[in-house]
Amino acid sequence: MVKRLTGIPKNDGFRMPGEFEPHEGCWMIWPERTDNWRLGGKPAQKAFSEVANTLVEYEKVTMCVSPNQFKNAREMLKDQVRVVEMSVDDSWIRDSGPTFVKNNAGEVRGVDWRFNAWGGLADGLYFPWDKDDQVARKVSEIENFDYYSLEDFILEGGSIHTDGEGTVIVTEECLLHESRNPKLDKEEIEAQLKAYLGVEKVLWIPEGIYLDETNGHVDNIMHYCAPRVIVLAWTDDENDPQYPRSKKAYEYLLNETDAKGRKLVIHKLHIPNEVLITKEESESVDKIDGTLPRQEGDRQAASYANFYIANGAIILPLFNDEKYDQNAKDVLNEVFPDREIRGVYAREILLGGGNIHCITQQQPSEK
Ligand code: KQY
Repeated sequence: MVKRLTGIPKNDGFRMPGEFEPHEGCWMIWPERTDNWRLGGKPAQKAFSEVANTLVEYEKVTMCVSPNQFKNAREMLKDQVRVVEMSVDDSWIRDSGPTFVKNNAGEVRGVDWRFNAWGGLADGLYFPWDKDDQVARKVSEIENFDYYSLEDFILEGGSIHTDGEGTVIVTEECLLHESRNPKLDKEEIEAQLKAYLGVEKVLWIPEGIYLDETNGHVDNIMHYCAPRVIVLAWTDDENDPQYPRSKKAYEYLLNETDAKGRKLVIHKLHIPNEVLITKEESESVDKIDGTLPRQEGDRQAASYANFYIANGAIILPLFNDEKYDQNAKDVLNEVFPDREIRGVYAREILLGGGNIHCITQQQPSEK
């Protein structure tokens, strides 16, 4: 029987592993809401299929799909991808799914944070979000994992990056945003992170990527690649609004140490040239009250740091950028010499407000 636990993961000897540690597999959710995904979700479904079909060459993939789309998804996905039916509000399992924690014996449990669609009634991106708030429990039930359930602490998986060795990195922009946990101060938020992720030290980057609709999720501006090793979204253009954000993050991280007292090694990962929504793209999204509108000319929060680390591969978002796609591949080839760099053209995912890391959730191996 799956148990809803009332204890604290850290006290029970559980910690969140680094994404670069071995996985049992990966979870995804099929996109279909027409007020977020253009043309009834068809281009996004193709992009999500490419991510899943690439990823399944390296590890198990489970795609959660609504009953309406089950047959279509089953048709578009390779046979090796497991397809399970699940009702959801949208397809960002990094944020709505469980954070998995593990103990030294290899036992895995879920952490079920509260989810409010990136800001609830104050600043949320759609309404309602009650089905998304149940995703973590549903995944834990399917996997037969006991799970810790927080009554009133809002957190998204895309707003945390851990090294699996006692450090978590977050942004102040997101975790201190008034739409998340306004009754808690910084110290109290740190205490929750330490307790539920099994970490000792929280590093606070000031801001994330310019115009990121998640209020600056850390997973769009940086990625932990190994203990001590980070890639950071960067721009050399001092006139770009991203420049001061990345510079502050770089200087902060350069002067910090992790939980074990080690200096960090930071690789700069240049962002692509501006990605703007076209007229056609804007017009092909359903306009619904309560959902963030997609306007022609809006700049998208495009970043190569939003990749997924799979067993043996990196699944990297590409934007058909003549200069910076190749640069991102080169940097990641150097940082991950033992993993294949597999690029997927990700504009359609970006147009929905996130990228490959945001639509995937790794499940650690039980070894
Ligand atoms: O980037 C993410 N982690 C989620 C983005 C959500 C966008 C909803 N439109």
